[in-house]
Amino acid sequence: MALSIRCATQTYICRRLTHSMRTRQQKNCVIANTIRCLSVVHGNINTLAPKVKKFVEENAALFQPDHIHICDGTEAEHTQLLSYMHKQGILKPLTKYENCWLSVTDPADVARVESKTVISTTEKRDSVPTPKEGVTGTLGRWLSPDDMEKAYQERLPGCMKEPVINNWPCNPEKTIIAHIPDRNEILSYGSGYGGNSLLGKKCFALRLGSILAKKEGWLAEHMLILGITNPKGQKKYIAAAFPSACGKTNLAMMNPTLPGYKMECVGDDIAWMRFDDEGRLRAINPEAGFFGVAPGTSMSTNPNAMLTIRKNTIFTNVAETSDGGFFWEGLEKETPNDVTITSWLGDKNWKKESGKPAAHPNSRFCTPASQCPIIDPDWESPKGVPIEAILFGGRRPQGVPLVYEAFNWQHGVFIGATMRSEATAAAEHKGKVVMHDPFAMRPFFGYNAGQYMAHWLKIGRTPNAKLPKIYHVNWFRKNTEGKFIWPGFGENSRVLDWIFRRVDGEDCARKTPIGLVPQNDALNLDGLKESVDMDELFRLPTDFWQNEVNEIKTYFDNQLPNDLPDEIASELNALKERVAKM
Ligand code: OXD
Ligand code: MN
Repeated sequence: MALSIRCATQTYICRRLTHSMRTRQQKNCVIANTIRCLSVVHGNINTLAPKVKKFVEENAALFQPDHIHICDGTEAEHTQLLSYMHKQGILKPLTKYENCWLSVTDPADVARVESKTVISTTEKRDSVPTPKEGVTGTLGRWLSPDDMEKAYQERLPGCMKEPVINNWPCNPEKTIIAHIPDRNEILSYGSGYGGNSLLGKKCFALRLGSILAKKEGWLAEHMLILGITNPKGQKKYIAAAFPSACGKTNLAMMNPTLPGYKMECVGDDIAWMRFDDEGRLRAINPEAGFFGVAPGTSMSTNPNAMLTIRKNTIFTNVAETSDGGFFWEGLEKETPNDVTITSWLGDKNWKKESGKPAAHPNSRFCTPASQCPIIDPDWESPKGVPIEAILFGGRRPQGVPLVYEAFNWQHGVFIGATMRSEATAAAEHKGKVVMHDPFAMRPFFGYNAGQYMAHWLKIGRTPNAKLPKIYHVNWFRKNTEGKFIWPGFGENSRVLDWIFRRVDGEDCARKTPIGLVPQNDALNLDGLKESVDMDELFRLPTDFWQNEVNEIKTYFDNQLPNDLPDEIASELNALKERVAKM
């Protein structure tokens, strides 16, 4: 195996410098010997910054790779790496498109493994809230420094010497995705899939990022960023948090059905936000590309994503067509009839009737954001784009209306803290249970979720801040027959139009016990093709909301009995009182 070092600005890897009880002298000697034997096949180790050089030397001594490759980030290197992986059988070209590749992983390595994702700090409470006695905490996992050291010792010495025995190197039994905030360090071992191994994404930009954000007074969030221009040519940006696989990428690249509107995408997954000197909350997308869920993506659901991925894209665990194309559930109408389909599991004559999906439900495309036809002109602006509304949302089949607005920032933080959604395929959860997912960050908190809520409340007290308005949206409410009530996708522009007008100060909302909803007729439904039962979409069933209040109370009592900020507890009481009067 080779040790590759990537020194790009958004990739952040470093490891603790001591790994054993050896004396410094012995250790230096081991390193010196190792370095003499190492073959650096690309780049010059002496040109690295001293800290990086030391990192490489120490870890090369520990991991014992065959070669060291120091990445330079050039196109030539990129091509060379692709061709190397092609020769190794890790990638194969999808010849129907330009520079597109397919990789099929070991079936045991297909999603983020939350059960093996840990934060290691001296004090447990810095990482995770203390649950009620007898209750298992679900807001992150902590590993003691001693256990962390053991985990290192069990896995790292000589780990790059092991032969790769299949086309997908992984070690599911020993997988660990560890974060050591005190050392700004990530250890990802045993998985090559998505968020487990694209370390700049969930590990750095969210988990370590949220810790840096708390220290420095900003926000690192699991949010898309979208620019909205209305028919008058006025532009506003919003950020929106949804749990994984709830349609963030679709919303981020939406084609609005409402005439005269234009949407532009800044990012589809992560937002880093801070106030500028004028008190405006400015957001940047710290990622270079999109790592989107493939199934369900099609020219009818997300044409802009489909146009983005036709070149320079790596697909994982999708199915392949006999004409060299990709296939997944949702592309049936767009796939020629005369092709055969090879499923992600290698069934060469896959048929729908097999009852098994052709593509893994968490199969993905990894594609450059710059190729998106509606990429925002300011998507790489270092000062970021000004955010005027923040949306929280999830998959709520029952009881939760299409949209409601928070009464104020504190109520908005409560709405974020009480987000719930049906589980998805992005992680290892099974079934369609409705899970609590505060701020859509449950798998990504870098520190105690109670302190995270307190940080959001503190952000709301920033002097001279022009605080964005906060909303909750739900595209997924179902009727008694189990059908979605709202058509979603491009029609969601109607909800964004209402939000836009609210942010502009229009008096088009009415008060309900849970928040402000559109006044009758305030949602622009002109030209909506199908008839929508608006009463059902906005109905607030008393028994549902009483139950919701009880569920939230039980959740907080179980998970955050000592860590919940008082303000959030008092928001829950206030909701309870309002619901009691419904
Ligand atoms: C993702 C996720 O991959 O949230 O973005 O799981
Ligand atoms: Mn995500």
